[in-house]
Amino acid sequence: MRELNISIVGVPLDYGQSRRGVDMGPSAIRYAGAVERLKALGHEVCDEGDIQVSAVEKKPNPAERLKNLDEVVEANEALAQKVADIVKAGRFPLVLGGDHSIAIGTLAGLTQTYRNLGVIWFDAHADMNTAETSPSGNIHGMPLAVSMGYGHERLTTLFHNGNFIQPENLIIIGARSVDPGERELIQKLGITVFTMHEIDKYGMTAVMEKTLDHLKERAVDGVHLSLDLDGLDPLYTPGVGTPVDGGMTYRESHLALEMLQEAECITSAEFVEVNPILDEKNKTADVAVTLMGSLLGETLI
Ligand code: B3U
Ligand code: MN
Ligand code: MN
Repeated sequence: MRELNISIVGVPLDYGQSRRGVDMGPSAIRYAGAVERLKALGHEVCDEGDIQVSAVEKKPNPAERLKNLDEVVEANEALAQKVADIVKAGRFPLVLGGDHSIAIGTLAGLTQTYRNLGVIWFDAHADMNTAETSPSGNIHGMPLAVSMGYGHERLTTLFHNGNFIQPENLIIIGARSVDPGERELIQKLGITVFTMHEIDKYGMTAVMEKTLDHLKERAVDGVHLSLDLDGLDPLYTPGVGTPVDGGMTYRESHLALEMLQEAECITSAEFVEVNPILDEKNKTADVAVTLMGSLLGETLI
């Protein structure tokens, strides 16, 4: 097993969507024992604390298509800088959300160093809306589009850099709620998506083998795992803002991450959308921590 120098960064941001509570995700994940679990696996772990998020009361402004744009930009600028510094120090960034808009900052920071980054995106959603296509105006539904250069200029130019994710280097797994505008962009860019249909049909083993083969062919220089806890079925992760039935099981998701561990390809990760207010006894944060274990070296025997 690889022994890593892991830097944990919490991002208590809930401005990328409309429900309160996901700002408490980093605390819930720490409380579920993230640091202890990773140390027990032999990693050196430094918890670098949380990114400062301005605590203003949300002011709905119907004239703005994107909700809380200023706050989302500000937090993501700070996160991008932090992630870039962690990578430059030769450490493994492990980012705790917070809503999924934080992937904008994580990816902006990573692409300073990784110029041909692979991205594996576990999610019920495609997160590929733009201001024009979004049904909600919620920025957590947009980070993948932004990270490929599509979307509001203040988001696509954040921390820039000017390096975007190549559409060919992205793989979405677990999708089952995709908006019409997202479908169009997926088709236009030729994104690889393994929806729940492919997981049902071929099984998670085959899906992960295809994912790993694809990234190898692309000769990526790093692989980021962005895991939205709503990718799993709400039976296992009820504490998320936008649950969608028919998701990955506990075992399927663990198998997927165990296969990533065996392949030793992941160079950074983030776990997002844990909302303790909507959760049942911190169950979703507990699952996030067991998934981190599978990704970073835990074996059953
Ligand atoms: N696609 C919808 C819903 C959504 C996206 N991400 C989450 N929900 N978690 C939207 O608002 O963009
Ligand atoms: Mn998401
Ligand atoms: Mn989602």
